[in-house]
Amino acid sequence: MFGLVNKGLEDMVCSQYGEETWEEIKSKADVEIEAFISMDAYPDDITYRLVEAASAVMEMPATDVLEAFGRYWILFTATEGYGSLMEMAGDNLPEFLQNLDNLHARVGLSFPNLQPPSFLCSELEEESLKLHYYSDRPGLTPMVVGMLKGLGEKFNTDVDIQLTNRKAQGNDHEEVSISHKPKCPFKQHLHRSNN
Ligand code: 1DX
Repeated sequence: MFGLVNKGLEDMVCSQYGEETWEEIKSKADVEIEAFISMDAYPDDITYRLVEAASAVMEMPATDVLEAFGRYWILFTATEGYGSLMEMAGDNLPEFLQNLDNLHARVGLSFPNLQPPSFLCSELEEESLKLHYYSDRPGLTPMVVGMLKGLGEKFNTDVDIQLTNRKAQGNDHEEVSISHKPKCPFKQHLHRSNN
C-alpha cells in the first residue's frame, strides 16, 4: 500500500501514545523503514505487520486498531494535502460513498499502481443505503467501518452500520447496511469552513 497509509497509522499512534511507542511497534513488526514516503508503494505485508504489532503493543484487538485508523484516515488525508480531493467527492455521506470509485480513479491517474477497492451503492433511500465493498485485500473491513464512522463525523451525520452479508460466509464481497441522518440539516456544510 502507498506510504500514506503507513504514515497515517504512524501519525495516529504518535498522537495518542508518542514516538517511543511507534518505534516499539516498528521493531516488533520487523519493519526497518525509518520514514515512510507517502507516494511510494510498499508491500501490503508491511501494513499488516504494523497493525498486528500495534495491536500487541497497544493491547487491543487488531480489528479495533483498524477501526480507529479508519476513523483517523478521514481527518488525516484532509491534512496531508488531499482535502480538496475529499471535498470534491461530496458534501453528504451517500453522495461521498457514490463518488468513492471516482475519487480512487482520480488518484489512480497519478499513481497507476494504486490498488483501490471498489464501493457500490444499492437500495438508495432517503436515510439508508446498502454499500457493497469489493477488495483484493483481506481483513480490512473494520478499517472501512471506521472510515464510515469518520465520514459520519465529517458530515455531522448519525451513522448506524450493520455488516449484513460477509465475505467470511462465502459472499464474494462485503455488504454493509447503513442508516444515516444529519444531526442538524442546516449545519451540515460547516465542515467546509472548519478546515
Ligand atoms: F470510506 O484496499 C472513505 O495503496 C472511505 O480494501 C474509504 O492501493 C475514504 F499516496 C494519495 C495517495 C498517494 C491519496 F498519493 C491514496 F498515492 C485514497 C486519499 C483514498 C483518500 C486505497 C489507500 C488503496 C491506499 C483500503 C483502505 C482498503 C478508501 C484505504 C480507503 C479516501 C484508500 O479514502 C482496501 C493503495 C490517496 C487517497 C482516499 C486506499 C491504496 C476510503 C476513503 N483506502 C494514495
